[in-house]
Amino acid sequence: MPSATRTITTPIYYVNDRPHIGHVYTTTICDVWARFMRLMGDDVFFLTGTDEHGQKVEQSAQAKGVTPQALADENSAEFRRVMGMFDLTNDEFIRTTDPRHESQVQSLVKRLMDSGDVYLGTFEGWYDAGQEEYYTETKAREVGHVSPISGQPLERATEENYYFRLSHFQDRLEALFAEQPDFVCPEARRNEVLGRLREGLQDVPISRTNFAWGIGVPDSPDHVIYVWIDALFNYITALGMGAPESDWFATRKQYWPATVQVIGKEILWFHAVIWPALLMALGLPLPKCVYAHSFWISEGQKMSKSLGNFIDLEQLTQYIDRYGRDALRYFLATQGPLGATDSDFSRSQFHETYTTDLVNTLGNCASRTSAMIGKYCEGICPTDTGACAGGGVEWATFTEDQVNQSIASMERFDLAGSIAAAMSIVRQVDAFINDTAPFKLAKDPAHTETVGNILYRCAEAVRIAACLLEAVIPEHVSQLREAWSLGDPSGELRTECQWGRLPTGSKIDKVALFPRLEAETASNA
Ligand code: ME8
Repeated sequence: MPSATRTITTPIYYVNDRPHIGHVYTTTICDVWARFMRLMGDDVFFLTGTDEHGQKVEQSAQAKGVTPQALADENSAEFRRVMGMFDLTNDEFIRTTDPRHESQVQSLVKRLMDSGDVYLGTFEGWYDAGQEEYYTETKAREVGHVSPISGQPLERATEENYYFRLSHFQDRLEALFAEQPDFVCPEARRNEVLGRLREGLQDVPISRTNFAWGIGVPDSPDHVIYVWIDALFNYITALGMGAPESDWFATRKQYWPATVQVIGKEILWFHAVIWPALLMALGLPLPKCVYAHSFWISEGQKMSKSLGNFIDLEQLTQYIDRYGRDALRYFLATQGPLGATDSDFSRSQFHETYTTDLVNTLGNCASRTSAMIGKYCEGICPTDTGACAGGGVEWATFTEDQVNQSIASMERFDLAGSIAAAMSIVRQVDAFINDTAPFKLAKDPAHTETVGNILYRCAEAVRIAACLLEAVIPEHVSQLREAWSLGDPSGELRTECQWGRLPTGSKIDKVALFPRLEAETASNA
């Protein structure tokens, strides 16, 4: 029986862009978490997809001479292909042009109109055409009336629009932030939101009349629903929450509220303020946590379209071809910008992480251990008689502590912390081999029992570490499972990680997990 349901979401990605490192990053870290929770035995729903409406898509389509739907179809398919390429295990890939989404958005907006949380009014303000976003007076002044994203001047715009009565939710949002300090993570991001929240909330326009590519406002044919409102609703339409009679609702309603909604820091306001207010207005539960990670920069520079230095799919494919998919996952999960600071994606750091952690630590330890079991125990897992083997490590307690830490960190969405706990087990094995020197003891038959004890402990510790790392480097752990006769994951990670479950007498084949590679230079890159 699954012990818990857990839901994780990524932002849904704009189809007017090509997939790049940012999209792969967010989806990969969510995939690591989703796989980990499945290994724990939980019932996980992992949602991603594409955001397909709005003026930008309409304009790109016009420029290309195709319909917006054709452009959306093509680019959404590309995002979906990427999920396959990186073996991302999302349970649903939602598209905002899916009629099942569109009709639910209309009925959710209708509910808001009926309750008075959405009303018709006139608006005049500063508009960032590139971002399709209005700025408050203060923010517009702050940025010198120029879009910080595109560098284009903000436009003064007047519109008759439908508004969402965001101002009504000021107190409730403040209470939310006070009562649920982990609602927005990391803390630096929470403080940013709080600062802006204290400036006071204004109602926000949620419809547009200057283009057509969007979902119509119910009973108001001239208005389309603002792309951000349409997009935010994906998180609940994918669960059928705007259509209680639907199949989606029947089979998925248990997945709301989301456990963690992962986004990049640039879209925090929408997720930390507008989104919970919309849910409050609909009387729906709020997500447990909105996690806003920072950005990858590239070789020390911000990635941008104008600089043309986005790490794109082509480059990511090169990394995969050279180092393998698991190595990319490991790099993203351990070196990525999960906290409040940006991370640099550099070839040299990628290579160094691969070599230090995967080749020299995990790979080396697994191969050393299995090679010695091959040499001194005929490739059969030895017995740990419990007698002292030296080295001074209380393996059962030590690994239990690391397992607890690894699981607790993953629950906090601290991927690097979870992985570090697993890797500390591997490092301990390395030190243990060096301290106890089984390769020396093996020369004297009097030490056969001790050698067996040492090697059992090494293999057992590597097995436990591998179980904890399976969500990050699934292909290699599967290889290890095969070579060491470990069977498939049991779906009870905590039990599987208990000390002593490696059966004596099973076959342990030598493994070579991560090949040593030359550092890339400009000439061989
Ligand atoms: O904003 N580093 O979609 P989008 C890390 N459709 N992650 C990055 C990144 C970087 N340099 N650049 C992008 C949208 N990302 C809306 C979202 S949700 C209801 C609607 C990731 O295609 C990060 O997750 O611009 C960021 O939030 C997302 O891509 C933006 O994707």
